[in-house]
Amino acid sequence: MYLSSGYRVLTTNPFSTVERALTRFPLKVVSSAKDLAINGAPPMFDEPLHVGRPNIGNHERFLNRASAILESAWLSNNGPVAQELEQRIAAFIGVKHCVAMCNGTIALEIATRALELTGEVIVPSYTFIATAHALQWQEITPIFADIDPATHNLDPASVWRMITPRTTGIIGVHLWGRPSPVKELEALAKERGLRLMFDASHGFGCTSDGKPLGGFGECEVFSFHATKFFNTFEGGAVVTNNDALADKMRLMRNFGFSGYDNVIYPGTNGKMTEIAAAMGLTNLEDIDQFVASNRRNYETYRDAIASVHGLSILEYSESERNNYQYVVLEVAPYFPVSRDRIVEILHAENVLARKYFWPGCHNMQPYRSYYPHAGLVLPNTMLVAERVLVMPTGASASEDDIFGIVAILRSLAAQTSEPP
Ligand code: T4K
Repeated sequence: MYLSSGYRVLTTNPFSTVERALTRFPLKVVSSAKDLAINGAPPMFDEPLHVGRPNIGNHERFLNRASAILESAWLSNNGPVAQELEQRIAAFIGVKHCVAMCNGTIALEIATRALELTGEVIVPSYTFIATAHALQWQEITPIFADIDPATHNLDPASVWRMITPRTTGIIGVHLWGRPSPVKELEALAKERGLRLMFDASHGFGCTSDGKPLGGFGECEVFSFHATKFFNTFEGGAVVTNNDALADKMRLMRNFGFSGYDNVIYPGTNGKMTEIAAAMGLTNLEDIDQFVASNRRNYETYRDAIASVHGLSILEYSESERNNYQYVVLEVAPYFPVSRDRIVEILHAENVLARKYFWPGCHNMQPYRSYYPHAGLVLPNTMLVAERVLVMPTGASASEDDIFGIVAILRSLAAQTSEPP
């Protein structure tokens, strides 16, 4: 039955698992457009559901550590808690060095400086803006390569096409925690004499061919921002097996000081505080729980979305270790409602889904002014950026929350342009 609004009342199959789940779903029923908050109905959720809800480990253990830090009156400057965190992370990833930093962006800046990148560096446009800005901030030119639409990660063939005599390096991004094409990029960098590093901001706890992300290229950079799988409130780190590089980055994050009164290098302030490291140690002890709740949410979305024509979920490979931190949907061009309209409808329901990483770095300033026609060589970036919808997840998202969200999406899938 079609409604004048262009929506059709949902016909339900009482035997499907999702339908059974939806019948016990306690929140509002969305069977037509009039039930949507954007049309004046009450929202599905009283409180906003966020994409980046922090994973927070055992409160008591954190508070004990915080109390010990206060007692010790040692708050920063490569303190014992930060050093312990560095050792634990290096062991967890299986690398020689972890250099903890105040955030992922500074970690990227320090890593690219320590590698002496200059001129042009190739990065994906489909990433968080910090990947590009960390270069631009140092007057290194980010050159945007296209992605593989199936993986959302760099397409090595596109990287190849972007190399010029000014190119000094490549930064691969393990987007959504799914590995970049590591082997292909390593081969390419070797053949063209380029330095290779990775922005592994999304990749803590994940693997590529069974090996932990963090051990590839010359170094890898993590973000430990509040919204990341593993957080230290704000924070980040560079991990590497290169002793000299690690030494240099330790100097650079502390103004270039080598002992008291002796500055031997230009540096900045990239140090991690003790309280941030305490959060890191606490969260590191609980990451199995974080993976479990993320995975449960991802699978609930995946199973519920399977019956929604025109929506697909970006899958995590069963042969890798994943952190499942991002639930990434793609809206097919034939879905009856545009991706942007879906975002408006969901936000009205208090579902704060995001369009990461629309519109692509090349469409943000200053890059849009520098390269107004970059989109012509980034067709897959443009396509994917127009389709992606990142959904709320995290420990506080319940199964019923997810069923509620999917109920809204299913009602949109049932929209038709046919006249009543
Ligand atoms: N490279 C890549 C590939 C990255 O994704 C990032 C960061 C970086 C480099 C740089 O690393 P950092 O310098 O940040 O360490 C968020 C994060 O701020 C950013 O760290 C992250 N990427 C990016 C993907 O997401 P926004 O602008 O979306 O943040 P915001 O404030 O809108 O928060 C996102 C969601 O999380 C909201 O729904 C609110 C919720 N939230 C946020 C915070 C801070 C919470 O529930 N609790 C919180 O404490 O960028």
